[in-house]
Amino acid sequence: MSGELRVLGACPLDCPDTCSWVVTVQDGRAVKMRGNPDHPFTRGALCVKVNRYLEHTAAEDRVLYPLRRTGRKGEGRFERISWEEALNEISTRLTEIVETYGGEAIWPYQGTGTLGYIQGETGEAGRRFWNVLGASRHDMNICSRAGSIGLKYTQGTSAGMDPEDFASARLILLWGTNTLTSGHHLWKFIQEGRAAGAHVVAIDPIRTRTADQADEHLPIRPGTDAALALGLLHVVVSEGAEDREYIANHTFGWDEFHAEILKYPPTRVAEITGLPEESIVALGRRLAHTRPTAIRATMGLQRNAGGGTAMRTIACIPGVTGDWRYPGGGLSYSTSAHFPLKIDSRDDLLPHPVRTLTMTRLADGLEDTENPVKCLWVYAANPMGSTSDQNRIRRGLLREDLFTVVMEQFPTDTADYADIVLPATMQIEHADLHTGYGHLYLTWNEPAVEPLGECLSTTETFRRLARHMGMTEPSLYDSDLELAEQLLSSGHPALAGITLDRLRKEGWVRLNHPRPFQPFADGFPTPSGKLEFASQQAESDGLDRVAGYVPSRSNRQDHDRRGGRRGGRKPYPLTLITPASHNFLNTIFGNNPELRRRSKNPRVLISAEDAERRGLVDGQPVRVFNEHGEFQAEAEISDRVRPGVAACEKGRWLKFTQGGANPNAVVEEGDADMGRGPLYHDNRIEIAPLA
Ligand SMILES: Nc1nc2c(c(=O)[nH]1)N[C@H]1C(S)=C(S)[C@@H](COP(=O)(O)OP(=O)(O)OC[C@H]3O[C@@H](n4cnc5c(=O)[nH]c(N)nc54)[C@H](O)[C@@H]3O)O[C@H]1N2
Ligand SMILES: Nc1nc2c(c(=O)[nH]1)N[C@H]1C(S)=C(S)[C@@H](COP(=O)(O)OP(=O)(O)OC[C@H]3O[C@@H](n4cnc5c(=O)[nH]c(N)nc54)[C@H](O)[C@@H]3O)O[C@H]1N2
Ligand code: SF4
Ligand SMILES: [Mo]
Repeated sequence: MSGELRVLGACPLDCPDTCSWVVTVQDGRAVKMRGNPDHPFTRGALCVKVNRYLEHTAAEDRVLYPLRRTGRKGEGRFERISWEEALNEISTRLTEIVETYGGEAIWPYQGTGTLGYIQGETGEAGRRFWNVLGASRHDMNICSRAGSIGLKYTQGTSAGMDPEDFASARLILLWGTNTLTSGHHLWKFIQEGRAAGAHVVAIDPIRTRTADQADEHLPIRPGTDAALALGLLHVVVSEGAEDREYIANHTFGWDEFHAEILKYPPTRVAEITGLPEESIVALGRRLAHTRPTAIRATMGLQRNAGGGTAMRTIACIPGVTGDWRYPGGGLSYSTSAHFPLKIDSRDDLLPHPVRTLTMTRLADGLEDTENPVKCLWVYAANPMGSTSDQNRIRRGLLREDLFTVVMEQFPTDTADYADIVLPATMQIEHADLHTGYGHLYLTWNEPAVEPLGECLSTTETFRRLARHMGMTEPSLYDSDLELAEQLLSSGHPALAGITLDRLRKEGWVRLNHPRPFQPFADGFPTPSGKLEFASQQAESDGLDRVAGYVPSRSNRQDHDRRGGRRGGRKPYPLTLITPASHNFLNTIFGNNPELRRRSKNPRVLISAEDAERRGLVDGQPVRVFNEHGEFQAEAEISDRVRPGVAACEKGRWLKFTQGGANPNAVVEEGDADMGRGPLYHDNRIEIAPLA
């Protein structure tokens, strides 16, 4: 066919798999997108969401031109303006704000819409520009921070196993992770292990589609995972199956941790976790006698007030069993930290030291009157839909004195509050470099087509704005390809031989790690060089010295409740979990007609026992509420959730949802035990019929 081109790209979404894709371009138009069959991890498949990416790119509601607000904040009424007008207005307002309040009055609120290192997430896009202005720093802790910190205490890094090595495991624990929904390509490797005899256990308060497919499901009470880890180790130790040689030579703090384990006999753990004692003992025995055991524990596990500690303690398991010795043994959370890219955000450009604002504390930040935020600059984020304490965020965004700029592809609930909306390119329209958090491949995304309308990439938007504001710092004008070269220039052996040319030609390249990959064969990057059951660092950070169990907020409230009312107020009775939805990616695709149709109305899962107590019938419209707010859903009476637990998926757009709210209306803006991580799965609520 004449004029047909095949362009290699990468899925930019916040998903562990970072699929490699092939876009077919005819006469300058993208006509087909398929998973790249040559990619060893993703092997040609995308997912139900991204199968619609081309359709999404061409969607009618795409933002194609700069917009200026004409209606009231939140109404979503805008007029089209030129880029020149937009840049004029923005530079005037930014200059005024910096002169009157200082650069720190600007909050560059960057989200996870793309994980690209050039256009998004951890990349340079914007950071150098904000440094020149002296804007506040933005701590992007919304997703995985608590768990990463917990892992660092034990292993020295959040990186662990190569997920491909799950094929060699003989016991696989899927712990607080919904593989078939939130990163399904790992499943093939799990199935390979299974074909060779591996037993697969899902540990999840919800019987998810992943739990359905596992050999065994432990419906644990939310936020009690560290207690389960200690209970399983209690059984391992009782069986005399701890790996004494490994413990002696490769771990630190065993005596103290051993004493902690002994406090958690299965009977006590059954009480804490709500699991039958027999199940705990049976799994403990399996763990004691099955090598290698691979643990996949992801972000779902750490979205509660004990979540960092849970990861820290679960990571102790392979230290006791010695699993890190064996290919296919150990733990996998995120592979991000295996990618040694060189990030140079040029902090030397800052005119003065600046404060850091915390992504999980947007509502607080917008309420601060002492050091007020005067400009909120939102890019690749949709906080109205994705962030805790929706009602307070809305109040913040309604502030008349707040200048809000939103760089977006779509008219999101957040964009409705913008003073200026800037049209953003989508992945087939810009270049980017990607790592992955569920595998070890670097992937290059070559632009396949010209941007629609007047959309600009993030980097190009900041280059134009810098020029418009007369900034002279040369590094603000580095091209996307120059930025990519810089990222690849760390000189780390894992990148040896991986050049931009090669990436552009081949699409993806595996890091130079052996296969199988035993990341801690030469020791752990902790202060002692060993796996640390006890951590000096944790102690000096004000945490327990020894890994243990910290109950989630919901569990603490349960304990408080048993002991009487808390501050005279009865806590709300049910714990709400708000996990990943199958058809949306956070709030991305929340406006896609077909995916919305498939997702039907929002549903809140509730056990028959809890439904009966409230007189609820299946399918009944209900309100889910607590002191922070409420959202509406249909009750789904289901044995997928245990009594005491309710669940409703994240990701709905408020404007398409009955009642104009999603589960984040009842999520408190509180902190996990580490890194101020969010509490998405740790909120008490009540459910009642909708009047
Ligand atoms: N389809 C789809 N895929 C996605 C996303 C999406 O929105 N949709 N989001 C992406 C993003 S941003 C991320 S961070 C990842 C997240 O992916 P996951 O880590 O899988 O995160 P969640 O879906 O939040 O939670 C996973 C499971 O943990 C369970 N869980 C909740 N609390 C607890 C607990 O206390 N203990 C235990 N044992 N389990 C618990 C939940 O019931 C849920 O089934 O997925 C990514 N992939
Ligand atoms: N209740 C509940 N809430 C949650 C979670 C939960 O488990 N429960 N999970 C949390 C997690 S894990 C995460 S990571 C956060 C995510 O929260 P956010 O970071 O706010 O991500 P999204 O809601 O996906 O919004 C991303 C936006 O970026 C836009 N976008 C995509 N690509 C680009 C680009 O290249 N340029 C620009 N300018 N824009 C782009 C998309 O159109 C989309 O509107 O949500 C959190 N929210
Ligand atoms: S969302 Fe995940 S599974 Fe789907 S295409 Fe992107 S990387 Fe692949
Ligand atoms: Mo995330």
